[in-house]
Amino acid sequence: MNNTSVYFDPEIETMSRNELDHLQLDRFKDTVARAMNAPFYGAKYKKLGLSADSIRTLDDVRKFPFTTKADLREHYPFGLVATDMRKIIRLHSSSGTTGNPTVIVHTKKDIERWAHRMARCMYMAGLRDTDVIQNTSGYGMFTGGLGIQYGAECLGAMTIPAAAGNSIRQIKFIMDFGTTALHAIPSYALRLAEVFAERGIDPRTDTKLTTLLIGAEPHTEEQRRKIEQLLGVKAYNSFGMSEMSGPGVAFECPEQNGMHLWEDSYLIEIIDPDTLEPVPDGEVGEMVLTTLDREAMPLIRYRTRDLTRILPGPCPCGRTHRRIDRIKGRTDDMFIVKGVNIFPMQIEKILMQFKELGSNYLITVDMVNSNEEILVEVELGDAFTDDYSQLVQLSKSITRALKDEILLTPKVKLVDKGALPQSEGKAVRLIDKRPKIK
Ligand code: DLL
Repeated sequence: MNNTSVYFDPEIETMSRNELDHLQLDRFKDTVARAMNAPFYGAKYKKLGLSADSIRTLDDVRKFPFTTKADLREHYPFGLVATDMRKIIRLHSSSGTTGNPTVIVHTKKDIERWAHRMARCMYMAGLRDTDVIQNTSGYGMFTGGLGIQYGAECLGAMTIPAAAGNSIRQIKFIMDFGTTALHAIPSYALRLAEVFAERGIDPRTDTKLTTLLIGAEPHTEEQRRKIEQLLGVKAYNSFGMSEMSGPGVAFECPEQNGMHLWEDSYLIEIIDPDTLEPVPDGEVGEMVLTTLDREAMPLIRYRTRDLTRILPGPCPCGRTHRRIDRIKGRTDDMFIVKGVNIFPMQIEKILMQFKELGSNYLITVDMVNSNEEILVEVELGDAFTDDYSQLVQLSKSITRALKDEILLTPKVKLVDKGALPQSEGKAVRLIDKRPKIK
């Protein structure tokens, strides 16, 4: 590897707009042709009279219908697979759904391209094959584990698959192995800073940490600066989602002003979530993405539900791929706590299984001493006892059932019938007290 070059893929990263448009057009046509092999797209497009021949310019993307998470779940698990199943070598699925999870499968080439794109991101953040990269993401279905691992290996760095949790062990690894870069979700980076402090270690002077890759959950600019200051690192925002393979979709350059979305791999649209019409660059809307180089499971016009905007104008770093602003929220009711995606419906489904409970509940998410907490308040049913030990038992059972469903342990508070606010119209099920993202 040429460690001195500014870019990992100079030709691709600094391609002129015109060349990028041509590349995207060619790849979009290929993608549609390939997608026709998947039962879901094949049947749908034939019915609508659509094919690769319907595409003359990039604007023709708008002729194609959107793909949604509901489509993935309805055609679970393999209805959107466009290749021979023998070519599939990996399956990932996402958290945060009731019923069927969303499944994404990959060919060998898909994994290689993903790793390469991830290495490009890391290189952009200044990491080289001389770095020691420690990954604190869970290894398993969550793409932050293997996605980062393969990317760091593709870069040639020594990679420590520390996986999630056990902060004392994480710190020992950082000290003993000379970790220079850490991958963490922002809430965990804050937690780690606390554990450093509790143990009297100053990460700014007592470790070799210089770089932090943070993503997978919303965070404010203030949170980023706080993390940087506490750990003595430069923190780069990283956007990705399992449906788009995982991390490595968009990533910050040293300017730390928006994330370059890799347009050789993804076609981006920003739409008004109500009218579904495109909004001009610079305006916030829902991001819609089309994969441009995925073999096993191309996705066309996938509604991410993430709210962001395209930052107009060129970036001083010289990369020509357009930048998106930090994610500002969602157009659905999914919320993310400690990197875990949760829908209120998942919680409701569990609560409704307890016949002792009424139907009114309220979820509150808050930041308590740098720690995100979920409080679930739920009203008791008409006939339920006020026997204290029975209530404690019930509360424990609910907590356990919720943990099995959402993978995190919420605080559960049982309240009397009528104690929670009754909303007029659409029930308010979630109050998020965490800092708002500007
Ligand atoms: O979170 C993939 C990932 C892993 C990204 C590691 C970055 C680092 P999912 O679990 O499918 O995939 O969750 C995807 O998380 O639609 C956003 O709502 C949110 N999200 C991801 N990155 C960011 C970010 C991974 N940098 C969902 N800022 C997405 C804010 C983010 N939200």
